[in-house]
Amino acid sequence: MKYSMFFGAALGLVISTTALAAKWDMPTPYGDGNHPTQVAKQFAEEVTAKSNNKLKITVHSGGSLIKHPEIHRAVKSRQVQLGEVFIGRLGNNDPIFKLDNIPFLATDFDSAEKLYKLSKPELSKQLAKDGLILLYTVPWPAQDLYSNKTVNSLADLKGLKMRAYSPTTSRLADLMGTTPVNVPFSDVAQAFTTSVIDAMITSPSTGVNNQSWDYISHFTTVSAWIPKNMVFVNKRMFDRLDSDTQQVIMTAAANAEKKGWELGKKNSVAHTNILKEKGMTVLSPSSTLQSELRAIGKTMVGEWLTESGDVGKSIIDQFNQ
Ligand code: PCA
Repeated sequence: MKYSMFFGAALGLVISTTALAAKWDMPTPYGDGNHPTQVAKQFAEEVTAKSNNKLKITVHSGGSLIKHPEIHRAVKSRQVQLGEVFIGRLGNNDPIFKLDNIPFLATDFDSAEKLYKLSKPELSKQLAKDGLILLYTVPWPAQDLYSNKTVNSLADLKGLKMRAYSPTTSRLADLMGTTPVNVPFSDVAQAFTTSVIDAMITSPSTGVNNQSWDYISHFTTVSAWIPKNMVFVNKRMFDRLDSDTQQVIMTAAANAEKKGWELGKKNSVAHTNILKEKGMTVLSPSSTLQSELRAIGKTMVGEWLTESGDVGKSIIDQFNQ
């Protein structure tokens, strides 16, 4: 009798906690080897553990639940509660998302952090228009040039097919005298081996994750910009949580952002070294290439200022102070 009462009570407890536990799905675009996904997993684990299992977040990496181009819409329409996106991909939605891919503006981590802080209010504002709350960002290492020959100046790239991963990088490819070709991260290796692209600008991490040494020979450390992924949550879903759980999410997000920025910096060095060890020719940019690229950067900042108006001007003015 006693036993069955105990058992009944225990069962009741299990049922009631299960009923309370919310289950959230978090799609991410990049696979498990990429640091943004590693950060997302730690974030999800922290929320699950610290909310006493009231909220369980499951990360679905590498576009396995929702493909990258659909993640923003899926969170907006509450198909999923939260998700991660490469900021620059949303460039056609609002200029603030383009800022994340403007070359030769913020090329080291200190300036990238400064630019992020200055642009965060506008970034949050634009996300809020879609009912989204920014949780955290994760930077990639600076973007460098992958090619199959030594590039001393832009003339060496003329007419080549250059991978683009955002509206801003398409424009950059144009200004570099190359032809932009949209290729998602997961198709990079195949795009090189089938000559769909001849060159790309991305981080050493993406080269490492795609084993670029198998099909690209040269890596020039142009340090063009430091783009970020961002994680956002649907506000209506967030508002339904009790305030303790909301606080757990915000704390885990702050921890994730800290971890993400540390990893971005660490991988810049570590992954460039791996490319060298694997036999790629790692070169510093010639002064000609540097000045040609800086001139393109100036043009692109100018175009961005025209497009972004007073909001953009205020960000850039403060950034240059
Ligand atoms: N890697 C991602 C985005 C920026 C980066 O370094 C990519 O190439 O898709």
